[in-house]
Amino acid sequence: MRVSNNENHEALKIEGSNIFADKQTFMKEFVQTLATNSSKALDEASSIDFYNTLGTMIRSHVSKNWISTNKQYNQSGEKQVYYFSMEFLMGRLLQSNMLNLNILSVVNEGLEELGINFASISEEEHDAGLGNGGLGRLAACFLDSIASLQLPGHGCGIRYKYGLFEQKLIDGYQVELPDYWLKEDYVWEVRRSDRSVNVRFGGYVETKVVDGDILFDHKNYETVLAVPYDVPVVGFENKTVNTLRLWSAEPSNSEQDFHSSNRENYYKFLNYKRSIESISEFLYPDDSHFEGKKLRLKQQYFLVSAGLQSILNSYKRRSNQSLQDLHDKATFHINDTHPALIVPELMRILMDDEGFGWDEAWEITTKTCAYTNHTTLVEALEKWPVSLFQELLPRIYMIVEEINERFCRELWAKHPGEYDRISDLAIIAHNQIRMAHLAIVGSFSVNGVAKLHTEILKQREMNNFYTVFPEKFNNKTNGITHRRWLMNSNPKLSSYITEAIGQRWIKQPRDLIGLVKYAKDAAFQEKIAKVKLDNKLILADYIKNKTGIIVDEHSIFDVQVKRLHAYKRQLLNVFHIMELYNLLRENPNIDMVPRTFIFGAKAAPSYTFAKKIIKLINTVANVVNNDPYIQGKLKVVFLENYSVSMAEKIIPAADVSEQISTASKEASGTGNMKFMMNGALTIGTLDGANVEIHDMVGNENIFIFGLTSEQVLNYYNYGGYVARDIYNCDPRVRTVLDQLLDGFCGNDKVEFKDIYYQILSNNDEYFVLKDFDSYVEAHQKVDLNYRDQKEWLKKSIINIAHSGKFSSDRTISEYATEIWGIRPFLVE
Ligand code: T68
Repeated sequence: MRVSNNENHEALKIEGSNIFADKQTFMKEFVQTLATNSSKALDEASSIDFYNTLGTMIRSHVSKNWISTNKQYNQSGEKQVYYFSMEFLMGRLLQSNMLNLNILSVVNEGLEELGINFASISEEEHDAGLGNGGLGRLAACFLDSIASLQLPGHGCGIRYKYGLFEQKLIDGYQVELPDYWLKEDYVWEVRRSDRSVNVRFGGYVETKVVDGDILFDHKNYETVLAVPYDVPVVGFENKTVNTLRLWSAEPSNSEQDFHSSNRENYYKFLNYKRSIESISEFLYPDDSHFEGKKLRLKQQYFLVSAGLQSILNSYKRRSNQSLQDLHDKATFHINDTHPALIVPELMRILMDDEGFGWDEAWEITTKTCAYTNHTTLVEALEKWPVSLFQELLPRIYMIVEEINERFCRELWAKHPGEYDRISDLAIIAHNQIRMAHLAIVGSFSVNGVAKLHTEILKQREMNNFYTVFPEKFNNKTNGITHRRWLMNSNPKLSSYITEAIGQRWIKQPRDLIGLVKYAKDAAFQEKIAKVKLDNKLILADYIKNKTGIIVDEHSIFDVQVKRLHAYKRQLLNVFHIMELYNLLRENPNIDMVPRTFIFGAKAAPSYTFAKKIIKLINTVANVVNNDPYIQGKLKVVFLENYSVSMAEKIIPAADVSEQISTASKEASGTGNMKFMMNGALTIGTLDGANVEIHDMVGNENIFIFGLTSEQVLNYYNYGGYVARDIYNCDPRVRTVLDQLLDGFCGNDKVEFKDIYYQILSNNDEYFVLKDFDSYVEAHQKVDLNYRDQKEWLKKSIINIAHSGKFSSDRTISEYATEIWGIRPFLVE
């Protein structure tokens, strides 16, 4: 079933100014731009030509406000935030820019009259997949909220030539292909070679004393040219256009410097060029896992050094103020420890280039940097070997060493003789540099990303730091932009909401609470039911096109889409599916609402265990989907190459949202919020932001199961869990596990033995078996509840109504006032 796009966007039509006076103006400009850009007439052009035309038009309209935003920030001397992140998972920008510019309906009408389908143009845009998952997508949502709240804040990242790999499934196995997203010109970026800076690697440092001052002379280094590409970040219904600046690495020497007449030198040049360009070549595909690769450290320093230099250059260009007051003018936000080298790099610039003494430089630095922690997983902690670090960044190493010395000396003064405490807190220990320690010591603020996560940081993982710096620690529960994740991805739902409660929720998402009144309203429920069904039909169509699998739109769409990771427990979900299948094989007439389980997940290429789980899901899918005996009561779909744009199609169609991580492991989760906002009910553990979702909607509107984080952490600390006991006592569990070995799935018998042994021989690190029973029970409740559609719809509406808290506008307002100290700035 297809819904006319125009009908959809009509719903989002909002009063206000417009860059196209009317449909005719738009159409005229469109045809002209198409001709200028591609030298084609309308009937010769392809979808990609249309996409480029529209993109170019929008960017050129945006550029006026972009220029004035920058100008006015500079002239006013307003404080600005720079969000440093190794990842910005932007997805597509065409539709979200159009929404923010309030031109969706005029453009749609115009295109329709020209006989062009907007949806198919939109599909031409390649996702900007410059991130792995939650952390990168959070950065993208934040940029949207910063601009929409008219806050002066910018993103600073890397322009990877290859984004997160493209996932293909071959015989149920994940295969990775390069994501060459820049194959076509990227319409949203502008190369700014005039703002290029040099970044230095390697070499050695000579220390000299001149007139009593110690000078550090960095010699024999290699220079990399950092070239920025700027992407405009358009605010919603305002004139703010902030900047996402992405850095690309280029050789600073030309071929001439290698005397190109000499053949050998020519090859030397090519090698040199390739090694430099490798710095911004690809995104590391590991999420929540540290891999101590030299190239990754190079990327981190490249981002930080280029970003800081360019910010400080422009700061100096525009004001005669001293860098002494930098913290009044800027905050550098460190998104996880990946850009933590901001701390020593800022120290270096302040001391070596600007002539500040240590104490002054340290005061400026620690008043200017703020850090967010996104995980407590030990395997994600960044620890660089001293030797690698020192060789690559000799001057930066000296500074880190000095920061560590001084910090340890202070600790010693406060806690004389407490060697253990001091070595626990030290930045350098056991020949490793601990980036989280560097970030905490060098920042004025340290925040977690959900209440529970921040408590775990304070009381457990970072308790030693919390004791030293209690004032630095604070919570900022994550959020998602409701503009992309509700208005754009679910326009029908948005318009029904507006019909019911007016349009104030768009600017004040907390107003969604007004929907509580409609939770039991039969007419409103009917609309919500209709939107969900429509969305399910669209998704069913998509699934059929992509996989050939036919799913029943009246079945429960039960969705788990997120990175594949043992702690996220896709395995628990699969075990439940296997158990359901076993029941149906025993009795195909059991009374159950048909279910469609939908998965989307990428595994890090080197994460063998995660890849096995993908194979298992696909193996189970193959058996279940092709067994006529179970009468289509169960379907399992794995959608390959999960991405932001795919999420936008899946989430609006979900009935059930699987948020089933082992309690204490998921710092926040943000998918949970997207589903809730689209009316799905959560089945989840009391982990991350699920806890706050539960607090908001109340016990009867969410399906909570499993161990609490307290219980999990106690098992980790004191033992007492024996997975094999459950295997021995629970026949359902035993059957499912044995099926992994006995080729139930028609697979060869060793295929899944690693999963079997991880659970039984490694004592089930993530408590899959321990939580199995209560998970099954929660699913039975889901099944029962779904039968009563009135009750279900009521719960669904209650969820939407309480989702306003999880708009990233709320999160960003908190960052702005409680951490960054910035306020809205009205661009004229
Ligand atoms: C996620 N972290 C958290 N890390 O897991 C999630 N890691 O709970 C939270 O909601 C989200 O951050 C936003 O706060 C990540 O996504 C990574 O992607 C990552 C990437 C590289 C290295 C380590």
